[in-house]
Amino acid sequence: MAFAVSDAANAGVSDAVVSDAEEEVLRPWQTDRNRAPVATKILVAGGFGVGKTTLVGTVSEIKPLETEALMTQASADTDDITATPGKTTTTVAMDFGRITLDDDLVLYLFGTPGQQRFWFMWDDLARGAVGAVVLADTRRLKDCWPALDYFESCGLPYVVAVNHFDGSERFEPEDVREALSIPSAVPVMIMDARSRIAVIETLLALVGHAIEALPE
Ligand SMILES: Nc1nc2c(ncn2[C@@H]2O[C@H](COP(=O)(O)OP(=O)(O)OP(=O)(O)O)[C@@H](O)[C@H]2O)c(=O)[nH]1
Ligand SMILES: [Mg+2]
Repeated sequence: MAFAVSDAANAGVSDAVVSDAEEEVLRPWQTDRNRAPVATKILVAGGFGVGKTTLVGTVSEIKPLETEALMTQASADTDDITATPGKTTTTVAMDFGRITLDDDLVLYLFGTPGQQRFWFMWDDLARGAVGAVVLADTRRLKDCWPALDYFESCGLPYVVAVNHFDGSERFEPEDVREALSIPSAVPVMIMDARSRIAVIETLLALVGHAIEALPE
């Protein structure tokens, strides 16, 4: 508190003591329920065409910023759309959306581009993020390995969300955990990127997991 600092300074107390004392005293903004919202950055990652843009669009309360480009014959060899034949566009930079959970928790969602040639952007996108949702499609599970590796190596908390596509076989979360060797502390869930409730549940699981992962 400001007065504690100046009182301490007047009394000739050393800086070290002041900062100890400061740690013990809760600041008004820490206890005020009407304080400004806490803004957090969350990444949505996963392989090509797994539903990242769809997820951000499903829950964003602002018109999501999308950087979709039409796919042409030129990318036919690199971008495999056999699992998503209706897909005509692909993200070339990122998706951006916002959702307010509770009164004072605002999540800014950043969807990463799925194709390998755009992965150079991940370091920038990951800076300052509290966690990531790694989307997976059980028909192409290995497509999410690079995202898993990336978040494991940089230590960013993540959850694995299987975006269940109609007509694909349904698996239990524990089967997916085993197939991808996901550590037991990491939440794995089966969801649908087009369902607002399912996406919110996924985001809440991530926020809870990220809080647990914080050092004491
Ligand atoms: N059936 C079904 N289709 C989905 C689902 N989620 C996305 N789609 C469709 O799958 C396609 C891919 O979705 P996108 O959201 O563009 O995927 P993306 O991960 O952003 O793709 P890139 O940015 O190109 O890597 C689109 O045609 C969506 O309509 C889902 O949960 N179920
Ligand atoms: Mg996309």
